Amino acid sequence: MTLQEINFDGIVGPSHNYAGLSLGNIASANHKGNPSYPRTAALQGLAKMRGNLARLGVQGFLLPLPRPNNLLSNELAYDGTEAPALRAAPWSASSMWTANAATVSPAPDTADGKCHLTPANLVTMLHRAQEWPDTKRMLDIAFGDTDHFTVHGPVPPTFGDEGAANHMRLCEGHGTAGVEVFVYGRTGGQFPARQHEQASRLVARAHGLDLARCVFIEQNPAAIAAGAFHNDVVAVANERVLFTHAEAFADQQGAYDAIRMAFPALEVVEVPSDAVSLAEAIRTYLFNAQLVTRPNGEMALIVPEECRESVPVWAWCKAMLASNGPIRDVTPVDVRQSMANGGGPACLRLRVVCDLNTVDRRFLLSEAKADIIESVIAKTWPEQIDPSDIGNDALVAQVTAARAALLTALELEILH
Ligand code: SUG
Repeated sequence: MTLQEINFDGIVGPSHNYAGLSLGNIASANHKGNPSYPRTAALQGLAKMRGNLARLGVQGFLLPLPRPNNLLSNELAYDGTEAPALRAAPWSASSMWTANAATVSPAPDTADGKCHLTPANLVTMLHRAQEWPDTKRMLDIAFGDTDHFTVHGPVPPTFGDEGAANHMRLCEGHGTAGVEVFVYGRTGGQFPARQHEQASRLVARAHGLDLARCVFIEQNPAAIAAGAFHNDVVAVANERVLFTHAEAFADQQGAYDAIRMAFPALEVVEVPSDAVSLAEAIRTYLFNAQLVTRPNGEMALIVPEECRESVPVWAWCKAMLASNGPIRDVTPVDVRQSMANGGGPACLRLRVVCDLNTVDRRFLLSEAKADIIESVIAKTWPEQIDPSDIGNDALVAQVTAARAALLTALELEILH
């Protein structure tokens, strides 16, 4: 068994649109009603995948879920007269943000030595709460090798769970036992706190984690109020490194102390507020970066292009590189279509540490497969969707056929 980290990116679905559905997600609110460009969006995501395949030697993907979701339309008694937000919910392509697909505990962390996955119930937002049954169906196939994986059901809907976006793992190397950090929010602020503490604790128990190697910490309410609806908007971890904004946690020093108690080798790379304000961090998504270990052992940060365009963020990145810290490279990627709905490079991927040979190969990318996916997207994905198109029959036919073409090309018709 050779355990390694594999990033499973969500392919951006053909119904990608800007309906402003996520309260507390500033980018989503700011772009509400704009035309969207699903083809460009999906190609931007694919280019990111290709870059990481070249950089890391391995890349996985997950498929867009069926949209519009007729099941949800029926539940909402869809009759064409409902409020725009209700009309748009069954159309959301939000499953592209696979950091919210599930929480993953790799085999070295669990009591039975299997990799455990719990699909996130995403109950706080209607358009996201519809994802988990289809997500689970896909995870059951991709990680169907039950000698090595257990895919659980979601936690009960009383407790909101947003998956890996509120979960970090610290370890000496991906294949060794780690300390899992669960970050939850408390309700009561202006915006919803989507991750409930009990959901995090339930996932940890279900996965058979050693509670001495789990840390539960609270998100800074001020960060949620400023638009950090998920913790991965203000912090990301990889191996020994925690890369975080100074205002990410309710008790910043207490959070470092608690993590260090469980994981003494912790290295914190903290960005102070006077270098990059919380607002600028959230606007540019500096922390919604992929912090990855390259095959040569060096760490690289894959950030959104928006970071390069920000004077304070780029200055901080340059200073960080000059300081000879653990992060040796910063690479910007263009995922602007996703960013406009509040999803950066890290939102678009689910990290799974496992042996490559235990994954269903249909979910693994190669250059040849990327060519196939690209040609289906270029031929079938709508070029543009205007908000007034949502619900129209021609668009239903186009997005349904586009997804079907992709499933056929990838021999995954089983997901129809
Ligand atoms: O849940 N946006 C997503 C963005 C998810 C980002 N993921 C992570 N941070 N891991 C959300 O708010 C916007 C959809 C719309 O407005 O149509 C949306 O769902």
